[in-house]
Amino acid sequence: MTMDLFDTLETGKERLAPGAVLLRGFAAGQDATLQEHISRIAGQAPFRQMVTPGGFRMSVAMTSCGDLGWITDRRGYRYSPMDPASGRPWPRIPEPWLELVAAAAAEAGFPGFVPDACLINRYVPGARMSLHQDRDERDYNHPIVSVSLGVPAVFQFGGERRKDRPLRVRLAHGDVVAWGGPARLRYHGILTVKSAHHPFAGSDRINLTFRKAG
Ligand code: MD3
Ligand code: FE
Repeated sequence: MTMDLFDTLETGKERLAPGAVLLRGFAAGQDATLQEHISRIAGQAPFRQMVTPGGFRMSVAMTSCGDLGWITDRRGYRYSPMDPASGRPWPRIPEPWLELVAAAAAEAGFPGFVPDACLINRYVPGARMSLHQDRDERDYNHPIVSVSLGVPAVFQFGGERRKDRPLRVRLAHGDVVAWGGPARLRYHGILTVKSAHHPFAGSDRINLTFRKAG
């Protein structure tokens, strides 16, 4: 048996591409801590639909926790230490989330990952995220770790150029993916989320992305 097949069968670890490792269901069993902290963070820094520099309102609602939060407005995309909606610092990244993410990153081959930003995306049915690169972080040598929660979505995983034809990967509740090395600057997006129900968040899909931004 090949090591890749062994990993897939025994640990749910699947290499999507060089640098991109899918850990199916890695966050399953953490629903309580994830729900509790998401609702507390959203109480302090509410989800909002931000405007892109081009003037379009995003269909995805976002908030952040950590030393830095990702924001966009007419002036551009950037990380900020303050929530512009309140003028106050973002809530902290919950300790159990840091442990979960460090364990996932290590399992995926990125030991010692310590994020300073967690972007929380909320998709209602009909919301989508078009193909883009994540380029607002200071150092692309750090991976990004994503946690998918609630209703499933189809993830598009493209190449280093926008025109490269994307693969499609279904991301379901509890799936964790680490994106580093040669995968770090690949284009990616989320197709329109369909109406469905999941006990975690009703008809919503929630995605957490952990980054070392500063
Ligand atoms: C591949 N979020 O917030 S997570 C984003 O599901 C974002 O909400 C999507 O893209 C979501 O920027 C996708 C998966 C992901 C995140 C970052 C990546 C894939 C990535 C960075 C580089 C390559
Ligand atoms: Fe992204």
